[in-house]
Amino acid sequence: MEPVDRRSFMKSVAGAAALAASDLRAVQAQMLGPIFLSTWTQGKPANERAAEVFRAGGSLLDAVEKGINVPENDPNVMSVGYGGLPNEEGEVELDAAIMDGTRHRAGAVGSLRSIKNPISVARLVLEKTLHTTLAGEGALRFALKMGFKPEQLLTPESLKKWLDWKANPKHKTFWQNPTENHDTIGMVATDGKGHVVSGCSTSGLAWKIPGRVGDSPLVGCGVYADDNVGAASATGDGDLMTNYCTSVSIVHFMARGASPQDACLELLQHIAKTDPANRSRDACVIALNSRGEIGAAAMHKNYRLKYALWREGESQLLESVALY
Ligand code: SD4
Repeated sequence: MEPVDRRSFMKSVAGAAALAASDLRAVQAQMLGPIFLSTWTQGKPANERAAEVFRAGGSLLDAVEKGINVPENDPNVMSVGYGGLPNEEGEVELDAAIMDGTRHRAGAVGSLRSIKNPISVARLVLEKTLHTTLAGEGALRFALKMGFKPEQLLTPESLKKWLDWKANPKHKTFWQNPTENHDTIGMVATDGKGHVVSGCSTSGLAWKIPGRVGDSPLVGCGVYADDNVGAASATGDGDLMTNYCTSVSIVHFMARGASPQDACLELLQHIAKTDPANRSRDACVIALNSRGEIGAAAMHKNYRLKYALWREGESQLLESVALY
């Protein structure tokens, strides 16, 4: 038999009137292959590592966890893990969550100090406990019990940034004026066979008030995954987005029939409609469905999302649309 490429095969399959819709979906799923979709430039090496882990036989959860470990370990990514910018007292506090769309279960940690891989701690909350979220001191004690080694998460660069911020008499704080230093890694993935996972890891908003937990480790906000529909993740101003349960809302819009792209836009439109002042606030979202369609959108063009896509062996960095 002559080899056929995926697209022409899909076309001929789609054209076969005799094929029942359910059979077609099963064939499509088999042909899809894994997809990794992540936020920001740090998403590209993260996707590549995730794809490598998956291709070597790891599960989709392994892939997302190990992929997210890449920016967590990178001191130059100043919004995630080691080297992430600290809270207003100069302490790094990390948030992360991972959700399995098959079991409909997540593991999460909030305000975790001294451990540079919070996504791996979150994964163990999922696998080893009946809880979903551990925070603060308890999350640290759990991590130590699981064998993680405590370490200084400030780097000379992040310490200098914090000292500069402190020394500026006009510095902004979260008591009144939001500051602007943030990013994050959110990753959504499918194995191409209908299984989806969502993961997120961040040092949160720079100079945040100690103990502040953002959207990233909250199920339904920073992550959501349901094999029946798809997965979503978010990056931006978590204090805004938590109030809109961004990721679960997007997945629910997809469940009603919206494409991932339309679902991302619908969520941002809803946030903007509730309060027009939200149009200038930072909110970016990504999503995919189990058919392998993807979506990515930003609220406004001054904080436009760069997102990374790994599909069919190709790793790309793309720019999302912006609503305003
Ligand atoms: C937070 N949403 O802690 C995170 C930060 C972030 O792009 O994603 N920034 O609010």
